[in-house]
Amino acid sequence: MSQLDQQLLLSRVREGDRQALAKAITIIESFAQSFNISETLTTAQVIGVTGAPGVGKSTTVDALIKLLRQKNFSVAVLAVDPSSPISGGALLGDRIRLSNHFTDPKVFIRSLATRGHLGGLSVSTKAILDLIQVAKFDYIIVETVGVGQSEVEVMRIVDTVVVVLAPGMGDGIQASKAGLLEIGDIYLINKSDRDGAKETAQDIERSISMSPAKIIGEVSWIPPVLLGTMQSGKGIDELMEKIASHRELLNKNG
Ligand SMILES: Nc1nc2c(ncn2[C@@H]2O[C@H](COP(=O)(O)OP(=O)(O)O)[C@@H](O)[C@H]2O)c(=O)[nH]1
Ligand SMILES: [Mg+2]
Repeated sequence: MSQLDQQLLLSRVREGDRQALAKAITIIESFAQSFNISETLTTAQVIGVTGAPGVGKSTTVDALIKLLRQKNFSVAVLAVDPSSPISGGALLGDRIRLSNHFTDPKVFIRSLATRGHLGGLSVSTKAILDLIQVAKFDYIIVETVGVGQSEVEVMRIVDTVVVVLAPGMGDGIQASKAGLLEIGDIYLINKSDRDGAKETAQDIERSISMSPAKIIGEVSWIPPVLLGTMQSGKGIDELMEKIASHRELLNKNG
């Protein structure tokens, strides 16, 4: 794509043309090409949502979208799944779940089927996040399946990482092995309508207390562990409050 075509496409993205945004993302995805963005980017908060398959990440994203839309914020969602040829069905399920928002012009949802190499995925995701910033969204949510190294890498480029866990779906040791306890800014024990949620929360709290504290600027942030039932939206306000507190700290000290 020529420089001129690039700049034309970018100006359409800037004006809020969603088709142009989708096209530009495809270009980054397919050709590992990034755009020359000269402007100062807006300050959308980028929220990462990660965790093992089935814990309720997409349900959490859906609840977050609902809450943010009630406050009239615009939201872009990137569902990153490097192994999507295999789990294509799962992504399709997500699409259906998120479809409540498909007709809302202030919600943009995109799955990335990037089969990038290690490191490559986070590079292209970063380029796509920059592009979404050009489109001036208030919030960007990145959902990844937190099982592989490249997904953990993707979480390093977001502002606030929410790690979702569910009772009976892996304990603190497993989460730690998957690298999830290194990256979480907030832990959400979802499916707290089921047995064992409190125990899972205690287990994670114990693991966090044994990990080095997160330092933001000169302040330490102890990742909160929340209980929630995202299916009914229970706990979503508290989750959003913690996301906001984390951002406030980043803004002051980042
Ligand atoms: N019991 C219960 N089930 C839930 C809750 N949240 C999500 N689920 C269900 O768990 C399954 C997986 O949810 P999904 O959001 O697709 O998980 P993901 O793979 O992590 O994105 C779905 O059948 C959801 O309906 C919850 O709070 N309680
Ligand atoms: Mg999902």
